[in-house]
Amino acid sequence: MNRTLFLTTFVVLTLTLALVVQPVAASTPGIQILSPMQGATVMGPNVTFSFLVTNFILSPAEIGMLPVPGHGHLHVILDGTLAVITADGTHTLMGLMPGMHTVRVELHQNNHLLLTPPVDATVTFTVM
Ligand SMILES: [Cu+2]
Repeated sequence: MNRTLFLTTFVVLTLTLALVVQPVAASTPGIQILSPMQGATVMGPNVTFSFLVTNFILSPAEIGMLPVPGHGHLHVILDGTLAVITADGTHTLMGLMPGMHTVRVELHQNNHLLLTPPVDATVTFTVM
């Protein structure tokens, strides 16, 4: 293969990949825990969590209803146990004991099923 043909093929493949991959990435739901930060030590017993949800609509009115693509709510899991179901970007967990805790937050469909594939975030922090 001569050099020009090789380069042309490379450029065409790269552009094709960019066009195919980008729309998927742009519409994929995501969640981050903004606070507390991983490894943080926070004052208890009440701890406020802040979530950043992207490409997904948190819909309190639709909790328990039929699934709508791109709509749903959060399940907040404290130390392995479901603590709260919410459609807010912040939530305060009350009465946390001193020590290390883990919170996982998951995106759920209106009917409480996980997204496919699952979308979640986890933070480990210490309450003093
Ligand atoms: Cu649910």
